[in-house]
Amino acid sequence: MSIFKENFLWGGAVAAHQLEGGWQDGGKGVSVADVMTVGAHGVPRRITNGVLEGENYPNHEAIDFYGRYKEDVKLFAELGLKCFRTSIAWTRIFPKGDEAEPNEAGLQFYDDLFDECLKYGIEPVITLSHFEMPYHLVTEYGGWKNRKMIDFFARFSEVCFTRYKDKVTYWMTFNEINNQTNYYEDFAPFTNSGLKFDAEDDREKIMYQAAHYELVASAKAIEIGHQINPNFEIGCMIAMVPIYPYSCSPSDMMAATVAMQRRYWFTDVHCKGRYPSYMKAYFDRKQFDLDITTEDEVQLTKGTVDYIGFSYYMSFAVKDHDKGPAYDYDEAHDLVENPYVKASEWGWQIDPTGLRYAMNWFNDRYELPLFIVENGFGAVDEIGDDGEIHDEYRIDYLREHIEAMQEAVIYDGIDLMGYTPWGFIDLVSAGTGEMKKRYGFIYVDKNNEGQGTLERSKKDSFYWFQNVIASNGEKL
Ligand code: P53
Repeated sequence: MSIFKENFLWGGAVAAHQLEGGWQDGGKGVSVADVMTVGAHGVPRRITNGVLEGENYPNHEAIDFYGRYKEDVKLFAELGLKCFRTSIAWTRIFPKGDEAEPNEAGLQFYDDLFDECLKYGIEPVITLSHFEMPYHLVTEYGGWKNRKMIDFFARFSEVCFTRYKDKVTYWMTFNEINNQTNYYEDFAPFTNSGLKFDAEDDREKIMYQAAHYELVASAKAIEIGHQINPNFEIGCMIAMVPIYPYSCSPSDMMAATVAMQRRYWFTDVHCKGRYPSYMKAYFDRKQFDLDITTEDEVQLTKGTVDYIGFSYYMSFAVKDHDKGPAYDYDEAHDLVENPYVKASEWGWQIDPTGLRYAMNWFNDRYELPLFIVENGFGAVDEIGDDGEIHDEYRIDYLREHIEAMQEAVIYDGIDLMGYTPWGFIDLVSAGTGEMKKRYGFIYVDKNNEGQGTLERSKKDSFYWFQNVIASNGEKL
């Protein structure tokens, strides 16, 4: 008998804007991803005022999955995927976001894509909002700082749930909703919530307001989804980066505890349907006068999640920074290097045991099924003399993380639904917009400048993962 369940959801994960391309095809509108230029490690992507002439926008073409999905899905079937996690581009369904009627060509595209997956027995796992909202909602409404977003999102969700109710069972509402804890930088608030700031803005308060509206919208969507199909499994999606105390000094421990609260309170609201005491105390102390109504509080209780979807790439560490008993957490400045782990070329600290720790942390607090919907190793791949890519570093990373998952199942009794490694086909990096930060088992011939044939080929990791799936995780 294998360690993982018989129907374990082995899969691969991507997001619409990072692979589809076809940014203006089939009536698609401009999304927030369409106005972000290419960056690099240490060089942030720029957010331009609309689409400007002469800029390099990597998501416009991405890897042209929009045009090539049939051949690609065939490769996914050869890999042996049981499920395929992607997102629905909101801008294909509602190009501007505030229309009364959806765009039929966009709806048809996902019908065709899901049919193609189901033909091979691959189950679609769908994120409704993965860093991709209509840009029009940013320019006209200010993004998620506006309460009107709740209804726009609820309408979008209802249209998707109704249309795909017989094709899709597993859903998630907002991708990595807690990434915006890093509101000091422009990237996360913009990609999560369509937020742009003026110099005098209180970024933190605006972020909390936007996150609140998103949590209400998520709860509303979950309530609607369960009415449309009671068999739907609808989860949240949390960027899980556990934060360790730098040392065993009591004040480092307390700093890490508060840092975890500030990064993961979102999960409390998603799972328990209410704000935790520590956030209420924080909002009071900061005198944030947030728009949280009694109706919102009722709505939150009606749309708790069925499972916890989360990404896991790395862990962080934090030191007490002499902020007194508040231990307030500043994600842009308080993190320190962990001397016990190594980091990737992009500075992401590699820590398989952190995955088991994170699974226990979720399980202790919520006792809900867990679904690891992203994990992977972003690296530069070189084509060898034999014309192949021998990515044993990627295989090593994934093997160690799957072993940690197995330990969590065996020793900690954790209910794990599935595992979908991130970017199993090379795609545009979210954080940097690069192509050369690759996660794939399938190589895509394209470089940072946008040149290449877009041809697909298999790396060593393809054959390795094929075997992992076929043996239900026994052959690593
Ligand atoms: P890239 C930061 C921290 C953890 C996960 O990221 C993150 C980010 C944002 O960069 O994003 C998730 O492409 C996200 C995916 C993304 C993937 O991780 O920056 O859900 O869209 O591509 C990897 O290397």
